[in-house]
Amino acid sequence: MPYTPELKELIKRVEKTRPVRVEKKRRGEEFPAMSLKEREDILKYHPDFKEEGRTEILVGPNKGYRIAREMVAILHAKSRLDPDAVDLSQVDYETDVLVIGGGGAGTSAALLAVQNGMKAVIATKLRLGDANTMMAEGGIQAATKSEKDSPYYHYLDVMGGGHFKNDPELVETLVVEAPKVMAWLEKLGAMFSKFEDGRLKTMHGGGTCRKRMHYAGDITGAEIMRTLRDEAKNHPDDIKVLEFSPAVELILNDKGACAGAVLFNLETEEYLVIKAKATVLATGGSGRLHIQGFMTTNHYGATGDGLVLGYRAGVPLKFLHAVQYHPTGAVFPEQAEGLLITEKVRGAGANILNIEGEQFVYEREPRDVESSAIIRECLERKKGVPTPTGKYGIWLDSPMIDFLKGEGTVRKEFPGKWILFHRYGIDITKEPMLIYPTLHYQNGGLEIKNNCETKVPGLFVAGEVSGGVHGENRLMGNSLLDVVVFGRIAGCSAAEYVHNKFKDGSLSLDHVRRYHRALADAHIVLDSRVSPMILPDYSNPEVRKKQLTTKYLGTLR
Ligand code: MEZ
Repeated sequence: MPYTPELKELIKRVEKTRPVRVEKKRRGEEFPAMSLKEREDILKYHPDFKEEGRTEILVGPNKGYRIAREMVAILHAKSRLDPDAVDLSQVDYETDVLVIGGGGAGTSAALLAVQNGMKAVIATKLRLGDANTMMAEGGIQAATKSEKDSPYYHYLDVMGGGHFKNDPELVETLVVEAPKVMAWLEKLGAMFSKFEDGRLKTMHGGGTCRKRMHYAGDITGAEIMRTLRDEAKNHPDDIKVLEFSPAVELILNDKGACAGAVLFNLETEEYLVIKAKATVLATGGSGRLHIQGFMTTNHYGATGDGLVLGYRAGVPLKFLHAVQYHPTGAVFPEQAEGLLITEKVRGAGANILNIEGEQFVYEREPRDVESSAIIRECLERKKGVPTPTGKYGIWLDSPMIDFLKGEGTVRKEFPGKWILFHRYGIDITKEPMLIYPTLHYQNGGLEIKNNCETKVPGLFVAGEVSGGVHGENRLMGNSLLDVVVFGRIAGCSAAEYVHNKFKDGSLSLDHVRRYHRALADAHIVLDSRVSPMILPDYSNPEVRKKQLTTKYLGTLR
């Protein structure tokens, strides 16, 4: 749907202030960035700081920890499995390394496990590559330009972005490995945007002091995922991929080590037992929990399953109280609601403007600060732009980019977004986009050590489902980096574990029985909920009332 006549009228205010704003940018005059104090103050508008949005976890290693209600709901639910009904002596698959999750972290882990002499199985909920990695747009950070940058500056940026709460060792690993990861991806065939002389193009991102954001147009994640997936498919004898087969529970053995998982085949509805010497959990994020009703950039399967599986097995959670809302999710047209509009648009110079066409925040504040400023502008100052669906939005002035960087830049640098909006009759080279913060990233997750091992022997965790690297707030471009850096490490560590530490044992789901007992002891009302959720349920509530199977198992039997 193109802009309505009312919105077109409001766009005139943006057009009126644009020439002065463009001139200022050309002179290098920026809207003042906030002081540390101002940043701290404005965070009270951030959804994480809404006390009523949180509740306490009542069971498990993080008893007493307050996190989003929607996350607690999946932790306070029964397993999809009745442990007594599963016959663990009937093993359907056996492998060295089981990788749960077919995104960037999982696929990197499988590749490195194989490189270290392992046979691997990737079990993935949807198709290989259907993951948040695929959806990431704007870039991957790495200090590859040694004349101006170094892992040292990258380290400081990551720590600053995370409010200096990050796990310093994980951050050191992230930034030191970054240039190696870029070289690896290029060697595998990833095509990043380059200058004519072959140098990699880089840009600024929010909270970065150097231009170290490498990108492939505005489809960087898709390009990285394409590369990793192609490479995985180049090893058909060593990597078996089980698609449409999410894990519903980890299996431990009598020695307390992780020994595989129970998978659920979405097509045949069979539960399958897979035995593995080591397991890598790389299930990604949880945007589809729609915390506080927020729309999301995440892929359809991002329902936080790994958090549930790891937590029931005894792995503590870290930084899960901090959730990232990307400042610029599309809020118009309705069909695109929640979709990511890359931060690179702001990196290229587009201002953030209220209904009057006035800039009210520097466009490259860290994400939590930027989102808070947008929420305040709409909800408190009442200067948001009303949308036809009853929401509020803020203008992201994309046409500025062509004025600043030359005609054709928007189409060349943002082909994905240009095509998307063009489909709805909006030309983003001429009209601004309407945005509002959208649920984007799970800053925290399962606790890991530097080599991705967890408290449970034989269980390794990598990517968005882990917590600690980004502290309380991740900067742009560090998630694509994180998945590849820690995915690779998890694959190596799993192989090393199999070579040197693995001991066979009898398979057990006793941890699930114990968790069920803990739920009962905590007097949690065990209604119809089961977890992991697997897929979000967008059915109409009236229809749902009559779907008897949903009483117990969501949309799945
Ligand atoms: O790292 C991200 O979240 C990212 C690259 C997003 C974006 O704005 O493009």
